[in-house]
Amino acid sequence: MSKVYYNFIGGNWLSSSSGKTFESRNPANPSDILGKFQKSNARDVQQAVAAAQAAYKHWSKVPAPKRGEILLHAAELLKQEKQRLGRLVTREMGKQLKEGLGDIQEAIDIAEYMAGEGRRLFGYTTTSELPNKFCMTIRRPVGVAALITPWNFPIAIPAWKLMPALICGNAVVLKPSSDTPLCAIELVKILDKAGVPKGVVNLITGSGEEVGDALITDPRVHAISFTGSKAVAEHVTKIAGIKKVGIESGGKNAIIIMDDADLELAVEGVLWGAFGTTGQRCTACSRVIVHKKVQKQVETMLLKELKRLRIGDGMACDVGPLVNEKALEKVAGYVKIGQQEGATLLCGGKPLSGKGGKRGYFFDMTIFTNVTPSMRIAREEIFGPVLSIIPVSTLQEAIHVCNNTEYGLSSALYTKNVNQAFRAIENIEAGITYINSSTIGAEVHLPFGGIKGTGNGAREAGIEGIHEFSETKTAYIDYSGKLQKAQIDTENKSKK
Ligand code: UN1
Repeated sequence: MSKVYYNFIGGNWLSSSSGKTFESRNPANPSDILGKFQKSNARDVQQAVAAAQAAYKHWSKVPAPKRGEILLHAAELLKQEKQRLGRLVTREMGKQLKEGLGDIQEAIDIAEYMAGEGRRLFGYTTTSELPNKFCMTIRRPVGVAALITPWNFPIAIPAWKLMPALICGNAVVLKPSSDTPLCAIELVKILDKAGVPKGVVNLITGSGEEVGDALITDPRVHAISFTGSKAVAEHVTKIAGIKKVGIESGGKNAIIIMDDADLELAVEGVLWGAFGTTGQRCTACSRVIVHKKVQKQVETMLLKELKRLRIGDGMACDVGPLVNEKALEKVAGYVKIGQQEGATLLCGGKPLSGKGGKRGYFFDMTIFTNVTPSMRIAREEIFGPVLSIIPVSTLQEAIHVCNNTEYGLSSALYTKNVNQAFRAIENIEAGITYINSSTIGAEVHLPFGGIKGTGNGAREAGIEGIHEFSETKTAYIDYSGKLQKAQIDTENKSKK
């Protein structure tokens, strides 16, 4: 009998009024069931939003440094629980254990960073056009925020959203992915234990259609932060209307390798970017845009180094399974598309499930070469272990090819030429560009997000994470003792 888990509303663990549950399973071994979770509905959402709204009144008045103390306590608890939670991440979504632990570390980092923000939350002061008048901005919470999170960073991404939302004084309703509800529940338990008051953090599990839509359209919810696919991001934006919406959707990230690059370094970066997290990062490298002069060499090196990576249960191997059967089918579908489009399959291309006793959703590491920029495998997000190699002759051409996608999240260039590096930073259409490093590995004190189809201008983490979860309030303090009219009194004076 698998354990039943509940929604967290107003500080209580409650079952859904639907009376229904769904299961979360280990993608490396789908017969391993992590538990049963509430299949919630719009009524549950209403209850959670009401709890958040009530708790907001008090929480928004708690001094931000005090809120920071609670986040710091949560960071300490996460440190104590890092091993257990890292293993849970691996068991629930499949990534290798080192990365599972990295997921927890990222949550610790953002909790500590945002705790510190409690003593900043800077606005600014400036001059006035009138005498005896003072002008400044301050940051105010938005109110109740809905956080809708994906499964690929099942603790880190909820933490990226929760920590800034909380330090700014918002109350939240978190709706985690139905592939990783237990990770989210464990994170919420830690926040509860750390001293977040009842009702400030609420968690509801269930589908996007029922829970997500009800949350987004609830008039008491004023901010939405969503990470997920572009198709769903568009839906979220459409139904959210004029609410404050932060979107982080897909990527089609490329690594450019120039002919002067340190090839060993570049190949290591490509393998880490393409097959780390089994290619299931928004920042994953899914294209290598390589100078023709070194193409063959890079391909040979990639094939050789690839052999070091073991596919299997993330507890013991380097490359884990895909998250579920649908993902496996999607990846297999793209491999077929690549073959039909005429790309050359260098390795992989097949699901491994059922082979060698593998029961999970495993797919072989796949590399296509001689891919042309117009092929679908070169433009569309696959979200799996499929890499496309595209040969080019110049940096200019490489950047042009790199930009030939609707997305713009991460990117990388390997070169020893500093002029080329700066040109790439300026001209690559992406929110993030790495020089001589892979496309993955963003740090929490820098803004994270992308341009074009990847987002709507919002950035997560870093100081911009604070902007996502707060409003700017402008304050004018007139200490002249008389009515001074902006634009008008200034005009008269200059005429005199
Ligand atoms: C994501 O892929 O959705 O930079 C987030 C990285 C991680 C975060 C990725 N720190 O790859």
